[in-house]
Amino acid sequence: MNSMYQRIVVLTGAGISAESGLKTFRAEDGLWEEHRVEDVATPEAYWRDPDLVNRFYSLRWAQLRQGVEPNPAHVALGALEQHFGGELLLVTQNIDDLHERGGSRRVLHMHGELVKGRCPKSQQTFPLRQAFGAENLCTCCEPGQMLRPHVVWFGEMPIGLDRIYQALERCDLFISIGTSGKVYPAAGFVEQAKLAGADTLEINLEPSEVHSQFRFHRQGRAGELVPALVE
Ligand code: BJW
Repeated sequence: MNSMYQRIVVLTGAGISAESGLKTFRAEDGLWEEHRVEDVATPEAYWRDPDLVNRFYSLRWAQLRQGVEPNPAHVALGALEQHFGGELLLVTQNIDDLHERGGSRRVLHMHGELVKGRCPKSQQTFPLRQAFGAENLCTCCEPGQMLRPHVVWFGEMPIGLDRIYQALERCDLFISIGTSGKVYPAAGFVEQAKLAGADTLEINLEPSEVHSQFRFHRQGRAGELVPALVE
């Protein structure tokens, strides 16, 4: 990585975990196959049919625990954090824990974490020891409430935005990896970084929705391009 940069913000999306075997959202065989993600990834959909949504997240939770491993892109970002002398903030839209397992320590999960459940009353989070469902209750309320997935759905406020915007205001390089640029506010981060005068780089299998906003582009698989970049 070119040492002219001192403050880097990296944004990742589902595409970085695709080579680990996790489906992306908007591919033809994507997550929520029979549904438009915008229709089901909402609090309203959850309260309409909590069992359906709990089943969906329980399956993804089980998959994460059984044989899904970080790929070379996750590992390269972990190594970058360890060896880079400046400030690095890794913001991920992903709810998997592959960045942490790939060696990254400072990870901001702006759309939540699959390994946690959240009390719908107190908003307290709990590490998840079993799949979602009626038997997974909080210990902060009496009676215990069924934990909801600790994820951010459409219409809900993403996590850590103040910290993200502060980092974007100061960054000199913004890198976006494996995201379609269809979901805001993440899709707008490139614009914020440009306002700060940062260089901007998109790494994606195909041009994203906000492709034209980036100064530099690398088109291809994250598992090949990210390790080559941080070498
Ligand atoms: C590879 C690869 C390989 C494949 N290598 N690449 C109009 C304008 C602006 C905003 C809005 C608007 N109307 C509504 C909104 C707001 C709304 C929104 O953005 N809607 C859009 C549909 C327009 N956003 C929200 O509601 C958000 N909250 C919000 O805005 O709060 C208010 C607020 C106001 C002001 C400031 C700030 C906030 C919340 C959004 C929550 C999104 N939640 C989900 C589900 C999370 C839980 C879960 O995982 O189940 O997050 S939806 C889903 O989309 C998930 C993802 O994190 C997110 C992004 O998807 P991602 O990662 O980009 O995946 P894909 O599948 O789309 O793309 C993968 C890419 O990888 C592709 O391009 C492939 O080519 C590529 N790829 N293999 C490299 N090997």
